This record gives sequence, structure tokens and C-alpha cells, in this order.
Amino acid sequence: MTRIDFDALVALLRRIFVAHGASAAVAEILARNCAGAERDGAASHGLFRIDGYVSTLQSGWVDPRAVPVVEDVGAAFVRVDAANGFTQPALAAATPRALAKVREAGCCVVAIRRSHHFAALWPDVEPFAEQGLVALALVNSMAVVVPHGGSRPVYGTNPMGFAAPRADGGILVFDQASSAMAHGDVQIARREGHALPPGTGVDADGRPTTDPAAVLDGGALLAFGGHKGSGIAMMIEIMAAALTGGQFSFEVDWSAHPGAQTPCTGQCLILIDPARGGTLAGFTARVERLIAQMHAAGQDRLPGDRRFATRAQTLREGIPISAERLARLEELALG
Ligand code: NDP
Ligand code: PYC
Repeated sequence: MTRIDFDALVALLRRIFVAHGASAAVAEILARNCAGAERDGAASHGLFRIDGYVSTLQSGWVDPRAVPVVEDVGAAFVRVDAANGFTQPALAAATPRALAKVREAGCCVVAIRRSHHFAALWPDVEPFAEQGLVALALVNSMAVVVPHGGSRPVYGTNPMGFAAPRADGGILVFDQASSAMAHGDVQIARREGHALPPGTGVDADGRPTTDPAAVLDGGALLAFGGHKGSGIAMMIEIMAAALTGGQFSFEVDWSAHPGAQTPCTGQCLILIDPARGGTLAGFTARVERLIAQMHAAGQDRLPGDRRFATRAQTLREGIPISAERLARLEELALG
């Protein structure tokens, strides 16, 4: 194991994306996003994803030079056609308009379609909470999750990311899949030879299994929390696909692009100015009151605590990386 500085990792990843056809602007956004996940110890969406990005870029499934089209469609509604590009550049293109609308209307919906999301969601919501806003992001992915009581996959692993400002200028964030486990973590379990916890997935015959290979090769994941998580996965399909004009997870068909891994679907982002419900200080004081009760009840760890602690440590000491992985990244950067 060696360690790499965050900026050096961003620069290396930027070279990989550019070497595989991305525009400079897209490469910069994806490199920061992926390096940020590795910096935060978010293993399922950090460097582990680079081979998947490269394989997808080589397949011609995504346009890494896409220029998103942002449309102003209402007092508090921005619509974005990501033009078969990645979601994060589309969100970046929509952000100035969305923030102007939040300032005017107190809230804004950003509906992104024809977009590829292959990353964690917290980078999509954290910057807004850092500006004093409440942010909720919903994304659908590819059909690998069986609806409750069903026998074949319909939903994606459909993550949701939520962030809110805190009184000390920090933020409270949670970000999770609506499947019992993120698909990336199932792939990591297979690679590392770990069994899955019971209740994670089923095999090709619909039988419960703890074998990651059985889930990945013809089987499927279950939603977290039985019918309740299944309902949330359904809601996310509606918000991220029906509302935005993106594809449902079950509509993603990459069969003409062998090697493609990034689902082309949609994202719905809802931004709210909490000061409109009173004052920002009043809102954050209420958030702190809730957190104090959670701690008093025995919850030591808040969502986001582990990531923020890892971030602080890796920014100080560098991001751990194996010599083998670093060599692989250097090789990919040559194109
Ligand atoms: P986890 O189950 O690892 O974590 C979910 C949330 O719970 C995090 O905010 C985490 O905080 C928090 N948390 C974890 N353990 C505890 C605990 N003991 N006490 C309190 N809070 C806790 O997330 P998932 O595996 O479900 O998802 C991983 C990532 O995969 C997410 O970033 C998600 O966006 C991404 N994903 C992306 C998809 C896509 O289509 N792009 C699809 C599915 C998932 P902390 O971060 O600090 O650990
Ligand atoms: O980990 O479930 C996942 C996932 C799907 C798309 C990107 N990540």
C-alpha cells in the first residue's frame, strides 16, 4: 500500500477520462467525483468504478462529450436533457439556474433525463447543504431488484441522497441504495470471496441466496426492509424516470453495447430553502435538537460521520492505494 494525494488522484483520473474520449469539462467533474468517493472511503463508488467507466466509454454507449441542454420550464422547475452524457455535468449545467429559482421561489425541482449516473449521490447534494439548502436527490439505475413479492427484477438499486445544513456550518447527510445492498458492493463481495448477509438477494430460480455470484449471474437483489423499501424503490422510479422523461430501470437496454455498465436513466433533485419555513438559524437549531435526542437515545454515529472522518484523515495523510491499482490507473491513462 502507498498513499496518493487527493489532487494527484484527481489529475490521474482526469487523464484517464480524457484518454477515453471525455471532454475536459466532463473529465474534470467525473475525476473529482470518483476521487472524492475514494477519499471518503466510499469503496463501492470510488476507484473500483474506473474499469466500469472505461469499459462503458469503449463500448460507445455514453457520449462523454455531451453538452447538456437546460430548459427553464416554470417558476421552480428546471428540466435538463443530458444528451446521453453523464448526470453530474448535466447537474452542474443546471445549478446556476436552479439556485436562482430557489432564491426567488424558495424551492426548485431539477429533472434530468437521458443521463448516466455511475456514482454516489452525496456529491450531488452536499454542495447545496453547504449553501444552507435542503437537498434530496433520487436516481434510478438498471433492473436488478425484484419488487416485493415478485419473481423478476424491475427496479434499479435506486439510491437517495439527502443533505441539510447544521447550526455549526456543517451538514447532515445520508445517502443509500434502496436495495438491500448496492450492486457495487455485491460485485466487491464476489471479487473478495465474501458471502452476502441473508435477505440480500435471490438466485436465478428466485431462491434466497448469500452467494454474490448467484445474485449477479441471473439472480437479483431484494429491496431493503421488505415491502417498505420496495415502495421507496417504486417511488424513485416514478420521480427519477416518469417525472423526468428518463428511462425506467427496466427499459435500459445496453445489449448493442457490450461492456456498457452505466445505466442511462434520470435524476430528480429537489432543493428547498429552509429559511422560507422561518429562519435558517431556526431550522438548524431544530436539526440540532433532533440530533441531540438521537445521541441521547444512544445513536453515537450519524450518517456521514464515517465518511467525514475518513475524509479528514485522507486529506491529512493521503488516500491509501495499492501499487497494483496505481499501476493499472497509470496504464489506463495512456489510453
Ligand atoms: P450504506 O449502507 O453504506 O450507507 C447508507 C447511509 O447510512 C450512509 O449515509 C452511511 O453513512 C449511513 N450509515 C451506515 N452505517 C451507519 C450506522 N451504523 N449508523 C448510522 N449511519 C450509518 O450505503 P449503500 O451501500 O446503500 O450505498 C452506497 C453508495 O452507493 C451510496 O453512495 C449510493 O448513492 C451509491 N449508489 C449509487 C447508485 C447509482 O445508481 N448511482 C445505485 C445504488 C447505490 P456513511 O456514509 O458515513 O457511512
Ligand atoms: O452500486 O447499485 C450500484 C450502482 C448502480 C449504478 C451505479 N451504482
